[in-house]
Amino acid sequence: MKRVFGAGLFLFVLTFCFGSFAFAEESVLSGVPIKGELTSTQDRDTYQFTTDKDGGVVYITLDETGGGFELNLYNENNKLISNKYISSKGGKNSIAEVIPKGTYYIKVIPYNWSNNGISSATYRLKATFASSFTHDQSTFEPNDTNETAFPLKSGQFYTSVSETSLDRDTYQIITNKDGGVVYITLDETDGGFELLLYDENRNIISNKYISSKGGNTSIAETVPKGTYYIRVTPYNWSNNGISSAFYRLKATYASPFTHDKSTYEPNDTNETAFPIKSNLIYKSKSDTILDRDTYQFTTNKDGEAYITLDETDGGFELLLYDENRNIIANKYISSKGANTSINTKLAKGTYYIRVTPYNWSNNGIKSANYQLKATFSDNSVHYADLRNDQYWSENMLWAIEKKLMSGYLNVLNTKTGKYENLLRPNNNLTEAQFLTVLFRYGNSDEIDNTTALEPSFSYSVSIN
Ligand SMILES: [Ca+2]
Ligand SMILES: [Ca+2]
Ligand SMILES: [Ca+2]
Ligand SMILES: [Ca+2]
Repeated sequence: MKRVFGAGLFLFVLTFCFGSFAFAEESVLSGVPIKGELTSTQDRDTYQFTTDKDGGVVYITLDETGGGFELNLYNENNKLISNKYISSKGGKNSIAEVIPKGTYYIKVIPYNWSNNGISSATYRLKATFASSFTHDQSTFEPNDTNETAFPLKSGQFYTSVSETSLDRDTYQIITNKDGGVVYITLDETDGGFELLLYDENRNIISNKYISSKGGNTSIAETVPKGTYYIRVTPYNWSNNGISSAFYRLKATYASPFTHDKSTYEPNDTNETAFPIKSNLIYKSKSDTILDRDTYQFTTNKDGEAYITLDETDGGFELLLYDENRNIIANKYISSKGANTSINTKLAKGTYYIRVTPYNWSNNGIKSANYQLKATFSDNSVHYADLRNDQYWSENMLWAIEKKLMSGYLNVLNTKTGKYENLLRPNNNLTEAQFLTVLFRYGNSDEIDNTTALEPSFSYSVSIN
């Protein structure tokens, strides 16, 4: 009897202090939606969650409502932190609060039912907060808050969806260079979106809007090294009757990455620029209207540089920048098939060439190829027959750079009638040449310290 009385008193005290919190609350998992129902105007649903990070955000959404609701957020001392109202069926609302770590309660209460003759109504609730969770690899959810942000790799496309007009998709990037550029693109949109870039302290660095389906936008910002958050949120959906929409996101920023050998991507920023060699042809493509292709070259002395852009499938702008992002020259190609060039004197140093789409929307162009070549002073020997678009190009460039092969220097080129440096890539390699390359690669000291026994013998001559 005593024990029953004790338990009853305990329940009474709890009820007195916390109202309905004395009844068992259902725990919610971060980012996992729950469906619930209230069956009378006196009915209340209480949910509990615990966060593990001070100053993290809790983002709560209530939608798919069968009637009006009041949405309340309390801390563990029963202090009301936020409350929002949905006045009628089909309405939705959300709460976003920065909170200390601890245990919290969400209470869902009928609102405005008597006016609408409602006696029961269902709803869907989702709370995203700092706690352990696993990202879904196809939806990247949960990702409604910075604490649940999905990490993006530099220069990669991510296709995702805003599942509802209350969905917020947050992505994280970490840059490793002060004063590097973050270039973010949002395209392939099924509805309007806002694209936001935040610093670690939740300050907005930049935001852009896409007002309707098919639109695209980009953000380019120079930022100190650190952690940043990109957020994609629905924009202007109610005007267009949109309830969910796909998008594609890409962020290029200073961080470890590898260039794709055929596309030279990522290369949207100076920090990801593809290094080019003098006098070689680079065939590439602007994959979308937001694509920027950046190339880097370094001259070893003051001198002239000559840059050409041709074999174009659309309009382009060709820009030459110095190391401090100042434009040295820019030229335009307004339509397919045209070409342009930049011819300028450059002081010894590092420079950036950028190729960007120009005038595409007027011509309905979605992607376009081009061919780029820059001639400038560098340390490398120029070979008249060196190409970088052949099956042998990559290996040959590597062998030249490693000084394994030097080709035929200052020989008569029967095609041009001039004395030039030639690689003769289609010639057969002699045994002597092959051995020479092998020794240079594996045992270069030995060649330096070896004297030919019979200098007239061709093997000896080649190795020396
Ligand atoms: Ca989403
Ligand atoms: Ca989300
Ligand atoms: Ca490209
Ligand atoms: Ca690019």
